[in-house]
Amino acid sequence: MRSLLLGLLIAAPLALAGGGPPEGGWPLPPASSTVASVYDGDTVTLTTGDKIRLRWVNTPELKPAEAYGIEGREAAEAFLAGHEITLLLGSENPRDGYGRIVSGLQRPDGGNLSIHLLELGLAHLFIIPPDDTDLTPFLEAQSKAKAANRGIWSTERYQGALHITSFHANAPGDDRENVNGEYLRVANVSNEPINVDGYKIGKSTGQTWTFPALTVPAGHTVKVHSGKGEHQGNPMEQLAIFLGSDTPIWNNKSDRATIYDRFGKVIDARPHNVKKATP
Ligand SMILES: [Ca+2]
Ligand SMILES: [Ca+2]
Repeated sequence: MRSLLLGLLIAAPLALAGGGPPEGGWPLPPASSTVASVYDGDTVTLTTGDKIRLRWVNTPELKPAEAYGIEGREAAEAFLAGHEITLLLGSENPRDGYGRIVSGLQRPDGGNLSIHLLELGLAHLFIIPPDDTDLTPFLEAQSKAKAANRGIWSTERYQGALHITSFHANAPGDDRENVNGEYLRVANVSNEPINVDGYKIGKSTGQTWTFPALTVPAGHTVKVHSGKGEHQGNPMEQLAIFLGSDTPIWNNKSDRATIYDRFGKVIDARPHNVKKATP
């Protein structure tokens, strides 16, 4: 991992709203920092040890390596280096499930790293609800990058309207007792809402499951769980689909998830492999 001295000075405009702190206290963003490293396009570490998960976007992973992951990291480094950075926090819980602070990063000149990465085609819109931000400039930036086939939009996995951003084929613990611990996160990478009614998801054996009627707004994600549950279609919360299986669906060693639209056309596919094949 490369690291970089950034000389970050963090202005924290946040006034945490009332109500008691959660166990362990409110995770306050740091007031300032002088050193930070950029892990990848959407993950920055401050000198305090606080990790920032960049708000509004998702960038390609470095591990396992995805196309344009390195370019995303380099663009973030170049954008942040030598600038004072203001955190752009949401109004509610600023931490994600991994304990990272979810925040936009803004330069004194007003430059917003998320929009910058969208413009370069090195990120796609990725909304963690609730988020009442006016998404117009973000959608415009993404739209221009797509029209120009820039970065990720030139690659096969971003040609469809939906993109599998993560694939958790191995549920925590015994998958048979935690069927819903198996899930995929699927992002709407188009600029329009999509009703996934009649879309299907399939595994490497060819077996498929059909999605219910549920609208995924542009930039939102839906978690697709293997087991039973009530579909969650309110975009103010994390969207969720339950495939309704009594038993685990995804093979923990090797499988492949493929999403089809209602006409049977492949929208995206993503493998799950525990070990890379030895050459
Ligand atoms: Ca499994
Ligand atoms: Ca397991």
